[in-house]
Amino acid sequence: MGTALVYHEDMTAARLLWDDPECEIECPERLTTALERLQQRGLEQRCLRLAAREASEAELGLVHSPEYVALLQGTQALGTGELQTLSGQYDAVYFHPSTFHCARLAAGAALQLVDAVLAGAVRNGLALVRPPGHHSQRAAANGFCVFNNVAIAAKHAQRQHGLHRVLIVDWDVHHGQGIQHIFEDDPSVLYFSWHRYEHGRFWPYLRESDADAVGQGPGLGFTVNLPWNQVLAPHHEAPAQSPSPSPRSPLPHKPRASCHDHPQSPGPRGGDPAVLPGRASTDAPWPQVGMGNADYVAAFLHVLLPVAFEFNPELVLVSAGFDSAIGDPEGQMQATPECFAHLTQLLQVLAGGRVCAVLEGGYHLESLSQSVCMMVQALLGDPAPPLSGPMVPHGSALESIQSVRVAQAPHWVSLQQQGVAPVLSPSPCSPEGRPSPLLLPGGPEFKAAATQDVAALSSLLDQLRLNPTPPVRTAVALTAPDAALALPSDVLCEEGSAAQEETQAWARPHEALAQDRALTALGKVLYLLDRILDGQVSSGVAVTPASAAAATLDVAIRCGLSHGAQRLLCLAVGQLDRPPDLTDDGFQPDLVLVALGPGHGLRDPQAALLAALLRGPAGGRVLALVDEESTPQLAVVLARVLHGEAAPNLGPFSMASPEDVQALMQLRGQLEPRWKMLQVASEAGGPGSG
Ligand code: X5A
Ligand code: ZN
Repeated sequence: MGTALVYHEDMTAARLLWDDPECEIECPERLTTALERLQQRGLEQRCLRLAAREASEAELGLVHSPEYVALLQGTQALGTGELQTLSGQYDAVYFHPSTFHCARLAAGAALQLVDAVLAGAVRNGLALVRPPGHHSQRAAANGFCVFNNVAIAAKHAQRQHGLHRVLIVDWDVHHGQGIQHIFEDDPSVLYFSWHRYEHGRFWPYLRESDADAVGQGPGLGFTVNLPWNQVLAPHHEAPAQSPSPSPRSPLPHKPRASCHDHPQSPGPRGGDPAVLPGRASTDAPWPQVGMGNADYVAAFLHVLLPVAFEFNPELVLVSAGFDSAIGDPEGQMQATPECFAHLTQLLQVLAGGRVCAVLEGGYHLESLSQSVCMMVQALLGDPAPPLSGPMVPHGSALESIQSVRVAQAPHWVSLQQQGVAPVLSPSPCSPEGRPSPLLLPGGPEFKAAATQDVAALSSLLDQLRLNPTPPVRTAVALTAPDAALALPSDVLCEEGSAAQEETQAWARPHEALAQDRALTALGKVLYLLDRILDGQVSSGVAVTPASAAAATLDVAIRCGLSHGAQRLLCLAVGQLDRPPDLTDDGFQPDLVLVALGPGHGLRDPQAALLAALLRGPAGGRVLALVDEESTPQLAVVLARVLHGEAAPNLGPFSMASPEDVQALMQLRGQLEPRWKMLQVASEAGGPGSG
């Protein structure tokens, strides 16, 4: 099942006819540039193209008053002066004679997308539209928005398709107060929005955008607001002279996270200078500002996903504004375009992968276009390029995350369960992103461009444009022959095996690998591993005999590290001895090994979720080892998910046992000082962090 791209050229017709610095950024080129990039990358051609239709009056009436729709209809005949006068009655809005037509197409495009997904014609899709919608209200245009495209689509999904639970994820940098108001007392629509807030000093300056606005009446807990408060540097000093380019400089100059106050602290690699990255000499010498990749991913992991799994949506609508990306004049944020591939990938673990994205804001044409490409790539099932840069959330982001979790905890058990591990004293931070031969796109320019520096930004975006992710065809090699029948046709069924001498050499130290059967399986594992590290295939699945599971994993780890992986994330479930030389290393790995050993006890949907989540950290390079006593279906399920298909829905939320919660809390407590992405509270001491 594919990905729909809904568009209509007519939506480029509306444009600003007079001088208005606030509104001029919402221009037709937003759509044309994004579409051009999609075509240049061959992404548009891989989608099911749908021409947008106009929403009917009745459909607009799902959200808007008849009088408001009639007023808009009347604007088609107005002259420029009259349009300007009418526009002045709203906040940050301009009308054009074609606005009514465009806005009906924008709403219609969202409806068509929902229809295509819910009819099963496609798995997911994106509607490229303007005007945007999330600020518009029942009887008012606002913030460039005329009709509330996503709100209309949500109501339509309920009325026409009988859905009971719709999740709206609004990652635009502005608060979609229009959507919030429409659904604030409605428990059937969960609205999540993060937004630049600055304690109320950022547009639209509303008290109800704060974290303590959680919905009303039966809708209590179904509005989730995550305000970003510290977006601009407290004091914006002029940049000092360029720091000297020192490849041995162990840690960045950015005074953002407390761990940077301890440049001597060894990283998780034990401070070995050979594995610490050389910092790019172009690193910003002034305080880094704006939320970035780490903040966005942390928000998803610690706020959105726990709540969303508990809500168990049947459909995910995304208010996909890209003014939250680097370079955008409105947002001033730092998240790079690849981040949106990761966010999209994370959303696809919900609702059986039924994700409908509708464009909202996004005003830096190149950043917008790249981010749109990344999202479409992820919707198509391609692996996401690894995120670079330090995965350390800002202190202010952690404060925000903490305050939403506190505000929402009364309404969501999953937030109560996770609790807040005690925050320990300052400690070494997770490894810097570093260039790796395996990672593309990557390299020092990437981190350099994580500043608002214009030259660095355009170099980052050029790099993405000129060196897109190599077309590694996602392929899965499978060693269980009988399961092959159930695989998608473009999944590779690998018959190959590593050379016998090589296999024997790796097996020698392990008694468990002496048997022929174990040796044969190992040969296939080693072959798959090499193909993954060579970039010939993206991921692989192999079945291992129960008695050899632990030894095979041990060899796979050693072999992976000796054949080019610098960092390896290993996830072992079931009865598997932990190899002795394995440290807790692993963020930003370039290979993921997941071993489901004897007695792993995972059901297919759980294993699928695990595999889907593990596609993120290493650019999709995952090798899964599955115990032979698992259901034959399990290997197929893993292969499908690693190939880019959606993980099956987990089903209704069930609480973890108290023992499991206890064990998790304890582990988090141990790991949190070292792995900053686990933090859910600011070290400075937010509410409840003591
Ligand atoms: C959809 C969107 C922003 C309006 C900003 C007004 N609207 N200053 O991004
Ligand atoms: Zn916006």
